[in-house]
Amino acid sequence: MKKIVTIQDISCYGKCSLTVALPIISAMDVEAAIIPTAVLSTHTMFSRFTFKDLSDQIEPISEHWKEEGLKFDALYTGYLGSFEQIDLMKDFFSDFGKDALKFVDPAMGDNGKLYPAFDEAFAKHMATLCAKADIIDPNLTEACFMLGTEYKEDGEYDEAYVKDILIKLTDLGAKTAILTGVSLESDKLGAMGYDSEKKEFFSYFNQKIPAKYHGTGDVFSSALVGAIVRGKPLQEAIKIAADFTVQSILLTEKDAEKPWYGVNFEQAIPSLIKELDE
Ligand code: PXL
Repeated sequence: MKKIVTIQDISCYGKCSLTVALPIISAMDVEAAIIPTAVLSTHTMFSRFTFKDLSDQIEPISEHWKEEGLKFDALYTGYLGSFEQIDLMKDFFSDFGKDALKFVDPAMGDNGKLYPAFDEAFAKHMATLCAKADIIDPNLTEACFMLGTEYKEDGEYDEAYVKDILIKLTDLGAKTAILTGVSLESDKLGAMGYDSEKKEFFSYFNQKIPAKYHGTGDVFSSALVGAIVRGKPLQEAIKIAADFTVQSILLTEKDAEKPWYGVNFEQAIPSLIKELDE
């Protein structure tokens, strides 16, 4: 059985990070190991959330795993809470990354804004972790903050702007960059990627749903890493992850009074498994 270790916070209420990654990866017939980096009462879109940092557990867990000789097919990092955690992930990549896919979702913001806990210096530091990854999948907001590039709203940019960002992202050091939430036509939304070794661009677009839902980045990344580990070629894996994300959003529309809460990805899992097994 394939095995992914995912390292991100656990928000006890609110659908994101580990409460999303665990069920999705497991449903894809892949074992999910975790290192929780922090415990929050809710995700940070709620006000007055509690936050208990678990950074001091990362090294002891990793030391124990080294003694046990544990190996993973992929290392997948998501939301990280501090500069220190970013540096700990670099050590973790050195210790466990030799034969594993190193996947970084620099979860830090959306819609042109960073999440409340972050600033530009944090984004620049996240870029130093992206440098060590095989694949990164920022959205446009995260990419612009990491690169110090001007953020543009949908409709204000063209393909050349996206390609330029993708090249700059791989110039940071990651082999492949996938930019999520790209919209080049008013009724289409999807992902564009760049493989810096093959010097190849690729893209996949699906229908654009005119509402922004929270937590979709975690849904997309979890399904993407799962599909890659299950042996799907990258472009097929992107299609599977994007279709699953769209399905999750469509199934949330009936329930859409709180777009900042999360999406009903649970109800889209059957369609994910179906597409994965096709
Ligand atoms: O989905 C990203 C995410 C992960 N973890 C926490 C968050 C968010 C987004 O707001 O607040 C704690």
